[in-house]
Parts: sequence; structure tokens; C-alpha cells
Amino acid sequence: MELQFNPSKFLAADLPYEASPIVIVGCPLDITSTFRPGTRFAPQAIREASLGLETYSPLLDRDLEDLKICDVGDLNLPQDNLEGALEVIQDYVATVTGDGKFPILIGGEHLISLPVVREHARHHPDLLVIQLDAHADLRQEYEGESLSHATVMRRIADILGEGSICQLGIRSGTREEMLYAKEMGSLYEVEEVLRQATGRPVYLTLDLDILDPGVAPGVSTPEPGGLTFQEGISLISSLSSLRVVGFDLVELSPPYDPTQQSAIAAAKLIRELILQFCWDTDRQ
Ligand SMILES: [Mn+2]
Repeated sequence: MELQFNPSKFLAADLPYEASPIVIVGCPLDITSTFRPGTRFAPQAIREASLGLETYSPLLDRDLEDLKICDVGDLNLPQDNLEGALEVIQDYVATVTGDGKFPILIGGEHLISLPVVREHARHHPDLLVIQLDAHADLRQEYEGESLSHATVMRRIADILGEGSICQLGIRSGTREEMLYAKEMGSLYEVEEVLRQATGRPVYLTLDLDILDPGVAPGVSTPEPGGLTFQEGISLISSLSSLRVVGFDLVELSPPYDPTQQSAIAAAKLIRELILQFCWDTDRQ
């Protein structure tokens, strides 16, 4: 697997692949973004932003330095071949999970979740996908395309079927999308999500635009009325009992935020997610 060179690594993710049960990989997919492209720059922006954070989380009283983490760099994705790019992502996740490791994907646009979920679902037929997002992403098609950041959860629903998606934070969608979500039964409060997830493996996909644009303006599709950073952290904390088998963070578009606060927020969310959901992997 040929990965692109990257000068920096995510905070404390400096061990070799072989020695690390936790693997971070950048997926700079930026093909179907319509409104404000730029997600291809996100993995590197998040790595750079992470270096300004502490490895220790006072909230969790845990430290990244106690975990064995490898940042392998970015996947080399063909930006002119969407299906080929999705295949590269799925193949790499298959390698990581095949080696018994926990994959963390840094997008990239939201469509990266599709091949990742497809791969996890091969190993976990009862997989539950929890989506933290401002947008429903349940369109059947978007601008004539069935594969898009705006259709990703619909395609995941096609694979997993009803009762396999929980959506939190959704505040935007077409009438049809919201109707479909109601019919499918994917819009839940946290308590119901926890009940749904009992005994099931969970894949978590976190779209940065769940946060308010005032907190994270550098996203592809900003949607007013979102969470404060603290509310975002609280929401993630409320899911701490779940058995998460992998997660991603998507949709940061660094060119739209010269202050870097969006990338810093993304990096801090990833730190907390790692410390919360990967703590029981083999520690050093
Ligand atoms: Mn979104």
C-alpha cells in the first residue's frame, strides 16, 4: 500500500504500524463536495492543529501517550475516479481490521464512510452506525449522482437495512429525507440510541458540521444552529458505554477557516474519541 508522504503525524501517533493496535489514516477525498470544496486538505490540517494540544485529557483523566497509535499518513486517492478511490479506502480498512487493529479515518468528504462501513459490515452483520451530523445525508440522488456526500447515509441504509442507523444532531434535510428518516426510524434521542446499541458493535461517523458554524466555520456545508464545542463533547461522552469498532471525522474544509479553529476543534474531538473508545486496546 503506497501512502503519500506527510511531514507531521497526529498527536502522539508516532509508533510504527506493526507496534500499534490503533491506526489513523487520512482519506483526503474531495470529489463530490459541491458547496465549498477543500476537504482534501483536512487530514494534514488536523495533524498540524493537533500538535498544539496536550496529549492528556483532563475530562477523561487519560493520556494519548499511554496508547500505541500509528498515523500512517494519507491514502493515495485518485481524485478523478470516485469508485476507484472508494475501493482504495475499503481495501485499506480491510487490511487494518484484518490485522486486528482499530481504524480511525480522517476525511475528506463524508462519502468516505461508505466503503468503511461496507468493510466493517462484512465482519459485523449486526453493525449499528451512529451518525453525528447537521445534515441527514439521506438523498436518493444529489445532482444526478447516487454517490455523494449528500447521499452517503442513504447508501449505508441500502447496505445495512432499517434499524441499523441512528442519527444525532440532525437539523437540516429535505422534506423527503426527513420523511424517509422517520419511516426508517433513524432519528433518536441519546437514551434510545444507547438502547439500540446494547450488545451491538458500533461504527461512529462524526461530521464536524454538527458543531455550530461559529465554533467550526471551516466545513463544506455550514448549517447554523449547531452545538457548542462543550455540547459536542458532552454528546460524545454520553455514548461512552458503546462498543465502537471504528470511527471517522469528516467534512473539515480548511481553506474556509484561516484562524484554524475548526481544525483545532476537529483534532480535539479526535483526541477525546480515541481516549474514550480505544482505551481498552493494548496500552503501552
Ligand atoms: Mn453534514
